[in-house]
Amino acid sequence: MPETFTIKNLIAGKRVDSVSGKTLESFNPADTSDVVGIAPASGKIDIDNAVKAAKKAFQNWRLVPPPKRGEILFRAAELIKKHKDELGRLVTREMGKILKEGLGDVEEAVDMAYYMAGEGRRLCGETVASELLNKDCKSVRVPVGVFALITPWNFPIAIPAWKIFPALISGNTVVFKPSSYTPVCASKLVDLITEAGVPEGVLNIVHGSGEGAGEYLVGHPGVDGVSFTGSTAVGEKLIKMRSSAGKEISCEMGGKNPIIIMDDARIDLAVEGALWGAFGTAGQRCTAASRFIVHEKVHDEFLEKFIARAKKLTVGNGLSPLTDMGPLINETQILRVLDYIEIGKKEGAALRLGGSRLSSGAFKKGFFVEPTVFSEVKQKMRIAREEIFGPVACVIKATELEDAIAIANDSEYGLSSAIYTRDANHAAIAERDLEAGIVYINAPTIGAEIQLPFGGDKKSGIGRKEAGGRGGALDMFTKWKVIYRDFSGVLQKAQIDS
Ligand code: UN1
Repeated sequence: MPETFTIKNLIAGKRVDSVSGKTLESFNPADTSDVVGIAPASGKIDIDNAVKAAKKAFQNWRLVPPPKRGEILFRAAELIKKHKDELGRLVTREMGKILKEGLGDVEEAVDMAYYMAGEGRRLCGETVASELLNKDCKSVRVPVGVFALITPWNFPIAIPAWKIFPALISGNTVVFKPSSYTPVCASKLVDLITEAGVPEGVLNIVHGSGEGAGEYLVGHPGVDGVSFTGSTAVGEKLIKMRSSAGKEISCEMGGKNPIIIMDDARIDLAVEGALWGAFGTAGQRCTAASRFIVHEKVHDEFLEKFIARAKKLTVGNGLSPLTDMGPLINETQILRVLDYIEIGKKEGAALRLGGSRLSSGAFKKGFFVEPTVFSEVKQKMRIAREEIFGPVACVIKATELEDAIAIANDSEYGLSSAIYTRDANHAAIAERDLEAGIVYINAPTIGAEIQLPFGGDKKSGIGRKEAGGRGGALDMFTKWKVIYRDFSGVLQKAQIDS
């Protein structure tokens, strides 16, 4: 058996157990007899300590010149890159996604670290002319303060990195509460960022459950900003908590992402995209494609080819190079997915592939489910409306582009979307009319790049977006401050003196 890692919290630069001494365990979802980690199950006092440390460290960190903070991030990027293979394997072992994707998860963190390191020299505001003589006006970005970062298990390295690096470059200090299903990945990431030279107390990690630690952290009066990624149900609860305290929160939540396949599409390309979008990460991405809205003229051809290819996917332990799709994260997710499959059948959708749990032989100790395809799905069905977060593809027939776009937009969610077409006008109309934070043309709904903002509309996202570019995470992690400097030596009155 591979090593079981016993990990600790990191508070004020010290590695500590939870005050209560309680722990929680993380398991390999492909084989639950493999205990990956034993982590502190933190409670209120641990969170109080971490917030206190972050508050104290903020006083110095906010004054460190951003290019200097950038140098630390650059070193973090180099360190993560150096350990990419080991971390990628750990992602697969603790979360289940196949190794290629585990390595991709780590690469996203490397990319984000380099990108945000550069932002240290680009934290610019505006200088604007004053209406008065001998006076100048400028706006500058300033840090928010102590940020609570709450992250899910599906991207156990990438999503923490999306939040930690922009938070740090902006001059915030951090209390990070990762998913209790992937504490070791989070801990290893924090170790490397610490090794890169982040001062004590600037980056604190507190392990524990959502109910036991996460919620208390979000409601903590010492926390100035919160960034959460996870389910819409939890997000909505946190939004209520924050708004009753009159404070802001940014949440990345669920999706029910559509791919439109037009009659002029390259069908083989669309099939490849559909496979990757639906079954990559076993459908456990908020960007996963779950609705395939197919023009009636190519519906049967697409469906037949899609099922034929999906049938050939090898399900298994993600560490094997032969595996195309790994396990789900836990028993709760398996039950949720199986429940939706039953709902789909009862609603009258046609189960065309899969639909069952795999539990014999090599699958016995893991959380495996077959790649599943439903056809004859109608947009009013629950399987077409609710997020399943598993490898379940719903194929819906459409008559023309307007119809397809209307079906795509008939959703509470609006994170990612896609269209396969060779008609430039169809692509342009979809680009304009799809109600989603992200639109892909001739590519599936997953695979956002870090140099652009990431986030959704409707129930998919609240507050600021993540990642790079204009409107990205720097807007989440900084506030604008405006400075008027009068060097006339006399009292000048704006709007009155001329
Ligand atoms: C998520 O699904 O929670 O675009 C994040 C993507 C990845 C990130 C997904 N870069 O699919």
